[in-house]
Amino acid sequence: MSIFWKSGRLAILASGAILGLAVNADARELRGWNLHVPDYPGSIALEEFADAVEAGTEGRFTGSVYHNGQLGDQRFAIEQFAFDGIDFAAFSGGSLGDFAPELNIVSMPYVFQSQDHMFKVLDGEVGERLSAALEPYNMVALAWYTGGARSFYTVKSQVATPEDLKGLKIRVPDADIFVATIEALGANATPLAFGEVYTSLQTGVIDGAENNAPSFESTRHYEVAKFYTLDEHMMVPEALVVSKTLWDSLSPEDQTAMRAAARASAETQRKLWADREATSTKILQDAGVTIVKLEDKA
Ligand code: BDP
Repeated sequence: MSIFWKSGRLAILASGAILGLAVNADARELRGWNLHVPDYPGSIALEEFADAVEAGTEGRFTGSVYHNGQLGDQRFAIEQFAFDGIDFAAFSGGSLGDFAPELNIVSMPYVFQSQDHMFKVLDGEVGERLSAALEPYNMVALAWYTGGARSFYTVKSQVATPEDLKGLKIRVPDADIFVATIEALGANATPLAFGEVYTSLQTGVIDGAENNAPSFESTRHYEVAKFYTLDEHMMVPEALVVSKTLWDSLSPEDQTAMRAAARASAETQRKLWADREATSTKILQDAGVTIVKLEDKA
């Protein structure tokens, strides 16, 4: 009898262990694309998203964020969604606009008066419509990060007016809205991948580039370009997207958990952004960058 019970308990334990293994083996690991360094606001927020998804789905999904563009440049990563090569990411509205042109609306120069204005637009019906426009590219936008405002930085001299941009080769991300905007302002737009900008500034392939202070600082471009003019020509939001294939496969409960994780992640990103803008600006100043705020935006 006791032997019977003993082996009975053993059998139960064994199947419990097998069950435990089965739960882990079933957990799906999601691959997250990220362009930036690990301590960047969006990077921390994406990690938080992955953790919250794991907690919210009781471990059915886990997530890994690949920083520094390890999974490829932005255009390539957007294309990967069609093949479910990447499951989640924070993409620039400007880069997404080359695929879904509706996204260009929120990247147009001077379209927003402030970040709050931008959040108000994106957190409502417009954000949902933009998400719908991404569906053909196998993406669902669950929340929106801020990308701050983009401004010009140059190697040789300060840009104070559109006249000063004439003849300058300015690097832009590889997407039409950036090329068109910078050309309209009078410069020669040179599309280049994010990771190629430093050496291009250094070797004189380009005369300058344009970005928000956190990106200007985190890439250390300020070591080469010492003139920064805050003209804030574009306030480009970033979409926290997940694969539509993945989204459609989720139970309603897991969808709710994932959406909540995305919203919380966006809140974190927006808060961290404000801090990082201040820290980055201080680093730029300490490194001797001349920062000029353009008062006359007209
Ligand atoms: C950063 C954006 C990123 C852009 C990058 C760039 O976060 O999405 O692709 O600028 O200039 O600020 O390429």
